[in-house]
Amino acid sequence: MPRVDPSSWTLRIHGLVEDELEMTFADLLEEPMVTSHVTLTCVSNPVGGDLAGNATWLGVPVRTLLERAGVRDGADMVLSRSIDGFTASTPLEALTDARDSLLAVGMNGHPLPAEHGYPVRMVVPGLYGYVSATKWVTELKVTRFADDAAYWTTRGWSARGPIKIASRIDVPRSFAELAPDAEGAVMLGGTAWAQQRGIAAVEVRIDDGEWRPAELGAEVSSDTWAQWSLRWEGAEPGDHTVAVRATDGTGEVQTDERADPVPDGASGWHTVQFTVT
Ligand SMILES: Nc1nc2c(c(=O)[nH]1)N[C@H]1C(S)=C(S)[C@@H](COP(=O)(O)O)O[C@H]1N2
Ligand SMILES: [Mo]
Repeated sequence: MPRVDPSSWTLRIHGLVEDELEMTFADLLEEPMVTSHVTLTCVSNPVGGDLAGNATWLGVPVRTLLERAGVRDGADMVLSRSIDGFTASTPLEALTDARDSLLAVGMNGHPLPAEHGYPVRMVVPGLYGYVSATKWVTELKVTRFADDAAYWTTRGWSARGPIKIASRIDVPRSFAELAPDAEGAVMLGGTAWAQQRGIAAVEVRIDDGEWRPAELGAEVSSDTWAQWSLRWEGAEPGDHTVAVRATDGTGEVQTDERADPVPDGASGWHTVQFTVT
């Protein structure tokens, strides 16, 4: 894991810009900052996997610094680079539109932990980490997809990585045994995410039954996951399979078409087998 001394850290913004910028950590801390709540997701996450998590980020909008550098016509990508040799290709639009794309210095009320990119990392809502979340970032090169490729793109992964709709069953765990409550019900629950579009609905199917609407927890933002729950009344003793699917804020329903994580993220419905005792 890289260990970066903030007193010698600099960020260079160059490439297709009017004026190159070079900033120290002290310079960056002088900039106005915003706070955002974002669920980061790894493109390697399999259906039902746990490579997704939330944090509260504090940082400088990338937009502000790109505006100051003056992006030239023809640019469509920013290649961010880290001292560990990692690079990420982020569509320029994702760094200049209204979303909170940050050069983050804080995480959950503290400086970034070393393993999460101290002193500075990128956080871009809506894109998988491998094309956006550069830790220990030192360089932003404004460029074009036609001219540059990032670390994982040269190793078979897609150059662009918008996060696919995902939903996950967290309760019950696979092969769990659930005892119905006094009213004969069992609780099912989990998470669903579609950063930037938000989660409009989650549905649950038990065995070969109809899809039933789950209850959604309070929405923090369209960039964080939603928690869902379903109280299954009249749970019958025996073995069951539960499936989940989500609908995003644009009305798109999560596909049941299975895809592996390579090259641009897994898809398919998560199912769990369990027993009601
Ligand atoms: N410098 C650097 N940044 C990186 C990576 C890396 O290997 N090196 N991995 C990326 C990937 S693939 C993901 S999913 C996220 C993970 O962020 P986390 O470690 O904070 O969870 O960091 C991204 N940023
Ligand atoms: Mo990742």
